[in-house]
Amino acid sequence: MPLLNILRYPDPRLHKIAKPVTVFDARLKKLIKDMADTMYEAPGVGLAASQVDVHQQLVVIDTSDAQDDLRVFINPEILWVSSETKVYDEGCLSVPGVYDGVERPAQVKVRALDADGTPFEVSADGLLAVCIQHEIDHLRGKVFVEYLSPLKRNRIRTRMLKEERLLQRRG
Ligand code: GNR
Ligand code: NI
Repeated sequence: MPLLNILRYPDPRLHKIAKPVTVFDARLKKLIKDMADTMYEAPGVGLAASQVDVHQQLVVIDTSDAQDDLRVFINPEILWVSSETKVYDEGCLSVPGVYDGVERPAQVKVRALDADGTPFEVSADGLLAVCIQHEIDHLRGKVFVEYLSPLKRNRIRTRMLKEERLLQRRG
């Protein structure tokens, strides 16, 4: 299976707004499979289509230890968030090596479509709640470092650009 290329911050394409999925066909299933393979290989617990330069509202998530519980969220909408919040040390496949605390609602209720276009709702807490919110942010063009202070974000940007130049030189 061809692994998809993951865009790295501060690539401006990470800030594009994803459009709703309207066609549920074999091509969509193939994209879901390729995204899941890419997420497991990375490895990561989630991947938004925006991160692989596909600007459609599609997310894959697997927060299980055994990597055997793939969840697909298409056109996801947050229906409810708890007033209780939690700080979680987040990371992102588009910002490798960077982990920092982000405060978000501790529980969420989400409505989405599955790979066949069938609607479902899920209530989540813990890592799944964090991950759902992190991935929906990606679809809206937002990367978790945007919750950090401008100072931290600028340091991350500089470090990432430096790494990018190194990677470019090595081919
Ligand atoms: O693999 C990932 N781990 C993670 C850890 C804490 C909070 C969020 C995440 S999502 C991330 C994968 C990713 O970048 N998804 O967009
Ligand atoms: Ni991410």
